[in-house]
Amino acid sequence: MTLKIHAFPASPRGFKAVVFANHIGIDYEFVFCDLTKGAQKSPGFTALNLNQRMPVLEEDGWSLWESNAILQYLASKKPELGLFPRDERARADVSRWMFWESAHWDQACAILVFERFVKGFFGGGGPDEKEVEKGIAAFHRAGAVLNQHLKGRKFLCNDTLSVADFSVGAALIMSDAASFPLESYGEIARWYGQLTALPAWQKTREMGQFPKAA
Ligand SMILES: N[C@@H](CCC(=O)N[C@@H](CS)C(=O)NCC(=O)O)C(=O)O
Repeated sequence: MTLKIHAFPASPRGFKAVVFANHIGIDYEFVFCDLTKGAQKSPGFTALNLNQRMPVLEEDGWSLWESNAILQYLASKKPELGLFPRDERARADVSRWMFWESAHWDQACAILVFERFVKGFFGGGGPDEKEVEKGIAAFHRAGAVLNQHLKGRKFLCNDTLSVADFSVGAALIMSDAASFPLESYGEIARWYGQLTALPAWQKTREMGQFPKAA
């Protein structure tokens, strides 16, 4: 049985899958999906994910896309780690934050990442200030919730690290490149510091350097 993870780990959604696989210590083959070369549009990749987006997990002729679904699937392979708890309410809490990540946090962060980093990187011109304004407002709307929630909690779902922390934390790898307005969010900084201290986080950051623009 071979498990493959197709990802571009410099991007938060790709990073998320790879850092989690590295953290749980699962055996997998890393397949670099080079977004800078359009690898996601190749016929082989399209057969795995019609959306032509990474990350994708491939196992025995089966493919799974959507980063949060990948994280939950990986977590379910190592139930003894307790990262995706079995207790129904604890599990629902973890899922809740992963849905929130997909619907609100990822969306807010993505606007700033696109305007302040991706456009320039791919030669798509400078940031559109109206979009940046929209991104900053969306970031604060979600960021204030996250910061408030983290008060008095070590991790997102209380005192135990869970798959939700990886899901929500991944976007922050772009905080410098996209100048996320994090100044007033001390709880987010404290919580994120615990993630960046994980050996898997550091290892995956090394795998996920953005190639230099040509
Ligand atoms: N909701 C999806 C989003 C995946 C996604 O948008 N991936 C982007 C990476 S930033 C991608 O592969 N984009 C390639 C493209 O749009 O051509 C997930 O979390 O997996």
